[in-house]
Parts: sequence; C-alpha cells; structure tokens
Amino acid sequence: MDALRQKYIDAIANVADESALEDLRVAAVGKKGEVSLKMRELGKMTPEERQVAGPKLNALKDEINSAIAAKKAALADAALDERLRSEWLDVTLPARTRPRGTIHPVSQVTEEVSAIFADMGFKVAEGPQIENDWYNFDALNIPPHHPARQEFDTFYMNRAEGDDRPPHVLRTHTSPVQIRAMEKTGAPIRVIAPGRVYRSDYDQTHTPMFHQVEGMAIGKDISMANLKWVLEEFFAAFFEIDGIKTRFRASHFPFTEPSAEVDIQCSWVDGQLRIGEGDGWMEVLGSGMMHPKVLQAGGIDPDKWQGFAFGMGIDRIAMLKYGIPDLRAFFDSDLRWLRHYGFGALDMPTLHGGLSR
Ligand code: 2U9
Repeated sequence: MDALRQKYIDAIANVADESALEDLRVAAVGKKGEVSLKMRELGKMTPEERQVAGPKLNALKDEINSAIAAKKAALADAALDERLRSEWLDVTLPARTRPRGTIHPVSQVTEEVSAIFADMGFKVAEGPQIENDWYNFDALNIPPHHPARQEFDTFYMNRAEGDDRPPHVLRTHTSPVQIRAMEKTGAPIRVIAPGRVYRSDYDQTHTPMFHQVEGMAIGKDISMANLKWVLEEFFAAFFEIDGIKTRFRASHFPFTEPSAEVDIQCSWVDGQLRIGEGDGWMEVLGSGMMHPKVLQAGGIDPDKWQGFAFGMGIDRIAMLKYGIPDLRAFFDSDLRWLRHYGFGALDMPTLHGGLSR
C-alpha cells in the first residue's frame, strides 16, 4: 500500500496539465482504479485483516483525492498567472486610427447648394436617370428634328429590332425632373433638381457623366427680377462674398423665353482666378423665364402662371469654389485626389454654421 501511495502522490506532483491529472484520478480512485480494486479485495479478507486494511485504504483514497484537488487548484492558478502574464493590455496606448473615407466635392457642393436654396424655400426633387424622349426633349420644347437635339450628344438606349418607338435616353439635363415635379404638385412650386446627367463628350472640360443643378419657381407674378435676386443671393452665399456682382447676357434656350446667360465678377491675378473681385466675368449659369409650352407640358396653365428657371454645372462651380484644376480627375477614384479634395464627414454645410471647411 505504501508503494501504491508513493506512486500516485509522486505522479500527481509531477503532472503537467488538467487532462493528465484526470487520467491519474481515473487510474487511482476511478471505478476500476487501483485503489478501488484493492477496496474490493477487502471482502475476501478475514475480519481482523479487514480492520487493519480498511481504514488504511480509506485514508489512502482520501489522501489521493485531496492531493488531486490541491494539484487541480495549483494548475488553475498557474494557468491564470500565465494568462495574466501573456494577455496584458496597455489601456493607456492611443487607439489605432481607422481608415476613413471623405465626402466627394460633388456631394459636398450638392449639399451646400441644397442648403442655400432650401433657405429660400426651394424643395429638392429627384427623378430617373434613364428618361423617355418626351420628358427629356418634347416637354422642354425640343420637338423631334429640332437642331438643339443634336447639340446634346445624347446617349440612346437600345430598342428591340422592329420597335419603332423613340428610344429611351440617359437624361441630358435634369430638366425632366422639373416637368415631373410640375405634374405632381402643380403651381405654385419652387424646386431644385440636382443630379447626374449624361452627354457623349470627353475632353479637358467635358466628361460623359457630369452633375447639374437646375431650379425653377412658378407663381402668379414671378419675374426676371426675382430670378436675379435669387441668383445673387445664391452666389453670395455659395462663394461667401457679400454683394458679388452678376452680369445677365441675352441668350437663347428652347425651354426659356426670354433667356439669359449669367456671369459672375472675377479677376485673374498671377494666373490665379479670384471670384468676386476685379472687372472680368466668368460664365456660370443659364436661365430665363419658363417657356409657356414648357409650363403647359407640365400641366400648368401659362395664362395663369409664370416662372423662372436656371441651370448650372455642379462640377464646374465646385472647381471654381475649391480651386480644383482638372474636371476629369473628379471621376478617376484616385485615393490621393479624394483625400486631398474630399471633405470630412462631419463638415456638412449649414447656413448658420457657415459653409466653409
Ligand atoms: C424646366 C424649364 C426650364 C433650365 C435651364 C439652362 C438655362 C442652362 C446649362 C448650364 C450649364 C446646362 O450644366 S450646363 O451645361 N443650363 O443654360 N438651364 S435654363 O431651364 C429649365 C429647366 C426645367 C421645366
């Protein structure tokens, strides 16, 4: 029995982990363990022998069980010590910076323009980028075979062979959105329509997809004077220059009559453009009084209502405001460009907070 005791007490002392300890427990005091088998032999002994061997065996069993329990606790302590040593964290270290995206100048400027016009009572309207012929052209007083149709460099969608209906187009301007807005709410109405437009043209200053914002206000006595005030208000807020001068030049568009192109005051100093100073002019916008046929196409009676409309390129005014030199880089998805010209996600424009970064 002494040999048995020595064997297990030594083995328990030298065991390296909990599963080996469990194997030892089964081998010693498990149902078929060595100590348990010895206890079964008690039945074959004489009462005198049993009186000596019984308590000794019980004591041995208790001793082994206690040694196992103590070893188990020691192993758990050692494991915890090891984890505490290897898994420590320095909670005073600064957090890792996470890669963060930026707001594209087109998105930023669209938000700025929307905030300024919202402040003057304009709602923002949106519409489909694939339009039918009627919304994109006819409703805007550009009938089939009108020479203006050629000027738009339109992208046409496919029709099935033998289908002679006019094909759908990628909208060449956001004007169809305003026709849809007129149909939906009637007059009076004040909306702007910012969004993507498409023309098959590619060079230094043109990309096949670009962004426009158009606006219109229809009421009983809306005039060119209101147009001039709204646009001057807009330029002053957008370029953050009080009293910025504008110049209206007579022009022609199919959808407005009379029509005007609008320039803003600027100068060139050392090859650098300065908006709002000097005696030069920069064309930024087209506008006019809405053509009666266009009002009619939108379901509004031109004998009762009149309104102004205007349109400008978002990408272009973004370049002017933020000094971005190359239009084509807008759509290259170059991360260095996006980080340089992009805006922080929390730099969203509000009128009271100012529009600058
Ligand atoms: C409706 C009626 C009239 C919007 C207008 C212009 C003049 C114009 C150009 C500016 C630069 C397009 O982005 S650009 O290439 N736009 O010159 N846009 S009047 O007139 C409308 C719009 C909608 C229902």
